[in-house]
Amino acid sequence: MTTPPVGIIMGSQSDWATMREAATLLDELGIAYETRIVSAHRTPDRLWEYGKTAVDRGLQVIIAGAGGAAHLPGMMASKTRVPVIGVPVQTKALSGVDSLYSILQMPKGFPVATMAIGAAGAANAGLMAAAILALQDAGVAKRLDEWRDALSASIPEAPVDE
Ligand code: RP5
Repeated sequence: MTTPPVGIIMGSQSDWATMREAATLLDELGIAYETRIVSAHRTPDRLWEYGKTAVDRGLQVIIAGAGGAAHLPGMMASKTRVPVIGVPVQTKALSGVDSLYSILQMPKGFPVATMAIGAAGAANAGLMAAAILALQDAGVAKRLDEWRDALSASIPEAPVDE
């Protein structure tokens, strides 16, 4: 089976409601992806195997979402040089600020490109993955430019009373 260019991984089934936003964007842009539950603490061996084989399998970008003590994106970045885009999933206890800081504050050496908390961050992760792929793929570049133009065109010039 051919490996798609993008891997969307998440710490739990409960993250999918958020991470689906990244998948939706990739669908809109015609970019293939795979989805996996890979938990840093519940399935550490799965995390290790996914990271160890990412380059050889041909993955070009990994989008990793997790909540709470969200070490999945950073651990994945330590295991592969495939660029990792981190999505902090919103939590009940601390509203996702815990997730954000866990993902954002990587010490020097193993960066994670960290998005905003929650659904907007997941959608932007899809767009960021597309922008990375667009550097080498003219088709993706064209579709991403069109997507961006359509968004700009949808914004009214002036506000209206609602
Ligand atoms: C993290 O713990 C996951 O990324 C998820 O955001 C959070 C809660 O997981 P569940 O208890 O809902 O499975 O590992």
